[in-house]
Amino acid sequence: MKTVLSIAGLDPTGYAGSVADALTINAFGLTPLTVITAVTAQTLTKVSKAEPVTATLLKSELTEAVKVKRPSSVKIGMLGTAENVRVLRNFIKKNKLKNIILDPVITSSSGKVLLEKKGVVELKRLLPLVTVVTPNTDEAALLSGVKKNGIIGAKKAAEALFGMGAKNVIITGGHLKGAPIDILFNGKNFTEIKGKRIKASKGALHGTGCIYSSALASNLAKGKSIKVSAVNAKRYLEEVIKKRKRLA
Ligand code: PXL
Repeated sequence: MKTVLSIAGLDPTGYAGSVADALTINAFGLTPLTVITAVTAQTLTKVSKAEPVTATLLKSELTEAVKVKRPSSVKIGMLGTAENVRVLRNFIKKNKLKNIILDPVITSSSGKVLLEKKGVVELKRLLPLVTVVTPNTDEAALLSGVKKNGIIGAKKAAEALFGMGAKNVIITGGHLKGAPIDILFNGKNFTEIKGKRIKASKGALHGTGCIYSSALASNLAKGKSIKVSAVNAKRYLEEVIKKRKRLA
């Protein structure tokens, strides 16, 4: 069975972070490896504490995890510190890991810092190693420096992030007004992936970026194209949100 490596923080609710990643990877019939970058304390709507692991621990976790099985894809979420981003970049290079999906987690929806400020520049330096970066419109604006302006702004930000080294960019459209349209840019063409707006509470939407990027990584691990993976990930996420609504 193929393996997907999740590198993410632990959210004990399981709605976001490494637990959500593992559940998603498992739902696609693949085996998760979960390297933990931080431990958080939170409810579905508020992160009260987020403590990153040390860079030396992260390096050991990565080293041992890939001895178990070489991953077919890698999903990167919360990293916490600039030093952790540097360790990860060196590790990916040294081990020639492929199919790298970066969900650039910087702050939680409730405003908690999940990557220290000086880590943002390191995250930008990670882009040349990345197969697909999956920012929402806020993260895309922050990383690219292109002002948020609906779909037009998202397309400009996608071009800028491609220029910064990411081989493919998917700006997720959940934060857009109106229909949630994801914008995929491969350096040549834009593809708009339309979705349905599912009315849901803030809590039910917690961790949707984590689930989306894990679903994308799972599809890429199975050998699907980026476009097909992006469509499958969006459909999977819609089903998860519907299921959560029924539970709430
Ligand atoms: O959804 C972003 C995110 C990612 N990873 C962890 C989180 C959160 C948001 O709270 O806690 C561990």
